[in-house]
Amino acid sequence: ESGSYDRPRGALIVLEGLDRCGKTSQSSRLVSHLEKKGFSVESWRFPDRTTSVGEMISAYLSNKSQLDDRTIHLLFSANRWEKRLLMESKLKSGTTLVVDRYSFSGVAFSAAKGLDIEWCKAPEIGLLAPDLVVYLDIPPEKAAERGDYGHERYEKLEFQLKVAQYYQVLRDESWKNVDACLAMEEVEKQLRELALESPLSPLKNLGLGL
Ligand code: DGP
Ligand code: NA
Ligand code: NA
Repeated sequence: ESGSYDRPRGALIVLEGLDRCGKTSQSSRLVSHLEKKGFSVESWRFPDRTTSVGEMISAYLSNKSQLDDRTIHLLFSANRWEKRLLMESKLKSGTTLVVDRYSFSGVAFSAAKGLDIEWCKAPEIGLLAPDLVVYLDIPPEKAAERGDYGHERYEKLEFQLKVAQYYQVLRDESWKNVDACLAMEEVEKQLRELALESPLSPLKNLGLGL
């Protein structure tokens, strides 16, 4: 019996947050949990540093190359676009994707440099809209205390404070907040609940409201 959908599809679950908020380990914990529950699920992340565009991004982040702010913005976006078709086919074939960073990072990090936010949104329009966005909420000062930031370009308190402000501008009532200062197990539990509760409507594209 089919329900309200032609056929089942996977969910697009996006985790967002500042550097050092714990996204990466929480996303792999969530994926293992969903696997154990019998879901077809994959762990994805952006930037995907394995493609040739991704290699350019990686060189930029590690300060091995210099790029104009708008140029790198478009490369981050291109890195999501080059995965769009695969993303759509995975979702349609029933695989859930847990994605560590997406368009919201794209806009928040570039707007934090002073680029116009609407300009930053434009290249993201038409990428797939997530079914669930979870924001792992941590005060920038707390994130900075979590072991030293690496040596990557954006890992500086002053900059992360601005990124946090832009995430607040971008978020809407559909976003779910999880307090990333809670114990790891508690964050994990809340994420599981949100992921399992999240309703699936037909696939949509990101619009101007993002
Ligand atoms: P990560 O691999 O999640 O640690 O991300 C690397 C860094 O790049 C991190 O500081 C966040 C930043 N970042 C991620 N996506 C984007 C994007 O689309 N645009 C910009 N400007 N920065 C991004
Ligand atoms: Na990082
Ligand atoms: Na929004």
